[in-house]
Amino acid sequence: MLTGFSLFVALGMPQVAHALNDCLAGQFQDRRGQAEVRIANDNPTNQFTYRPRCVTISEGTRVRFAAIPDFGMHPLYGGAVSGGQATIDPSSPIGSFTSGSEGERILIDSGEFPYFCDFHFAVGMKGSIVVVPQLFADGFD
Ligand SMILES: [Cu+2]
Repeated sequence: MLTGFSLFVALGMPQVAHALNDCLAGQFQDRRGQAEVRIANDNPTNQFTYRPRCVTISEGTRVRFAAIPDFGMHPLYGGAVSGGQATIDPSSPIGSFTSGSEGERILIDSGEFPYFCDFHFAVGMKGSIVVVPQLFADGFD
C-alpha cells in the first residue's frame, strides 16, 4: 500500500506544497461544483476521524459539519495541528462548534482552511478544506 508521501510523489502533484493537518495533495477528495458538502465523524469503525478528512470544494459551498454524538464530545475549531500542538486560527472562516450536533458555514473565499477536534486531534481527528474558485475539474481526479 502506498503511503501518503509516495502517493504524493507518484502523482507528481505538488499543488499544495505544505500538508496542513496531514492532508497531502493527493488525498483531497474532489467535491468541486457541489453546493453542499457534509463533514462528519460518521465512520462506524473509527469515530475519531472525519469524512471526508481532506476535501476540495468550490467557493460558495455550504459546508455542513456534524459531530457524533455532538460537538460537546468533539469540539471543532478552525486551525492547524503542528508538532503535536493544535492552534486555533481566529481568522478561519470555520470558526468553532462547541455545542449541538450540526452546524454550517458557507466558505466564500479561496484558501486552505484546516480544522481539528480539540479533544482528539492527537489521534488523527483533524482535516483540511481547500476552497478553489473553479467549478469544474481541471483534468486531475
Ligand atoms: Cu473528537
